[in-house]
Amino acid sequence: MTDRAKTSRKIAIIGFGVTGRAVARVLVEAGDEPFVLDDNLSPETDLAAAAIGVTVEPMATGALARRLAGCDLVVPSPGVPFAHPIYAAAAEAGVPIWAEVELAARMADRDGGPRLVAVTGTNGKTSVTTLATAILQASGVHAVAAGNIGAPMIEAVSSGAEVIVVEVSSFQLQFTEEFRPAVSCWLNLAPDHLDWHPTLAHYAEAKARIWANQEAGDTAVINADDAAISALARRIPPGVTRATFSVQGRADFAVEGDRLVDPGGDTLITLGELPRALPHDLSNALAAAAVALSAGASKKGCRDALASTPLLPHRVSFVGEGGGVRWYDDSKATTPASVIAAVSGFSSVVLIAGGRNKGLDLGALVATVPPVHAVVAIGDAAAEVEAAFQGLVPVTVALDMDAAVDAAARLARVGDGVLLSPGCTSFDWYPSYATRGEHFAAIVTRRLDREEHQC
Ligand code: UMA
Repeated sequence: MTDRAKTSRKIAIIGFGVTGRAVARVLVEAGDEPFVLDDNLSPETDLAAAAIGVTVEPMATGALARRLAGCDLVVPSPGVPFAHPIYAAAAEAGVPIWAEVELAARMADRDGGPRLVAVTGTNGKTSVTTLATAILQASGVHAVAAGNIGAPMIEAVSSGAEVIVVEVSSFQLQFTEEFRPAVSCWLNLAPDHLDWHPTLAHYAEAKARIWANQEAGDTAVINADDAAISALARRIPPGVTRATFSVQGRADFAVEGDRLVDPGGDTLITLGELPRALPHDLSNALAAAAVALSAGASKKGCRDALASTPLLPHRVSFVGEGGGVRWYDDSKATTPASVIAAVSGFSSVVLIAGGRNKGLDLGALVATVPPVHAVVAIGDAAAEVEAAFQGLVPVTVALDMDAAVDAAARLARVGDGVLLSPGCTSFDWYPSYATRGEHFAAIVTRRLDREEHQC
């Protein structure tokens, strides 16, 4: 950054979605000179830019380095993939690249602002961020959740909160330099986002940046049940306090009989008091407790919030029951690892899987057999799903969600769970995983109502 940083900075914001707009608003307010480059402009983008007071331009690939010349900073939106020419152009123009969370963290530091808690992982990070925030709030701490959860961190910095619990994706961590959470949490590592990162090792490296600047006095919460995280934990800087959690064995935060316990063996909560107690629910609750207690929460706040915080939708969410078959919406599961985790709570399953593959090996889905005994393959990746289960269990290909529900109903036996747990994104058929899950649930509910009226 040049001396201009002390006055008005010329900053290129790449992408004008939720992140880009928040960054633009904050920088305009701070008296900087941001401008926006985006690959997909529309009349709506122009209107939004005018309302904020920034210009927005198409990304003219050939001239990018020239456009960035003289800039103080490039702030890419998380969804702009690592192979995008903007990064090479920024390097050519000699302009630093900071993720929005890096910019936000520096603003927080400068203002003597909130303590930073950061949660990452392939699966479960939104649930743990939500729970840890709820525990802190129930303990009387002014905490807000931000980041990948949908509320850009840069807007949370000026919220007056004592603690920001920021959900950070690998896309955001990739472009951090000094980002330093007082409490970090890395939940798990499984193949994901190989349409953004060139390799799995690159993805893991980006995630490991959550620890890169932690110092003595900070805490790293880690999952003792995840072999990859345990192996990587040697990268945690010396002096950083480690807090482990496990649902399978010994750890600082663990399961003992029907209780979740803290490092002293005291009860955090009994399993019966939790809204649900699937294996990944216990893991999330332990992680959230470890994070929140490390960030100043009380045990009472922990118990109150764990007992009363509702489960997030589209995560093994019960839709309804009919004819002895229970239907679940797990539309948030967009990786094979999350599908494997979801089915582990069931004894007999018809799985609806597929969508748009993020460059992942869907062959990993074979690990769901058993309890999966039949599969309905959907979306762009239907053939890959079919190939994964070939010769193992019957697979039916469905051309839309109505057909998928019909097929699953035919395949289901009394006592089964039917699970929409796609292992892929929704973008082939829907604008979001939430829309996909809502559509599935609406079709199932209609079907169950019809069946009830026929009885
Ligand atoms: N754009 C380009 N060129 C590209 C890609 C995108 O110009 O190559 C432009 C698009 O035209 C659009 C803008 O960039 O105008 C969109 O930016 P974005 O994709 O980063 O989306 P945002 O709306 O800024 O939302 C982002 C996160 N999105 C992604 O990481 C893909 C949101 O996470 C996050 O909630 C939000 O910032 C606030 O922090 C979503 C997500 O899917 C939920 N995250 C991934 C996940 O959870 O698996 C990591």
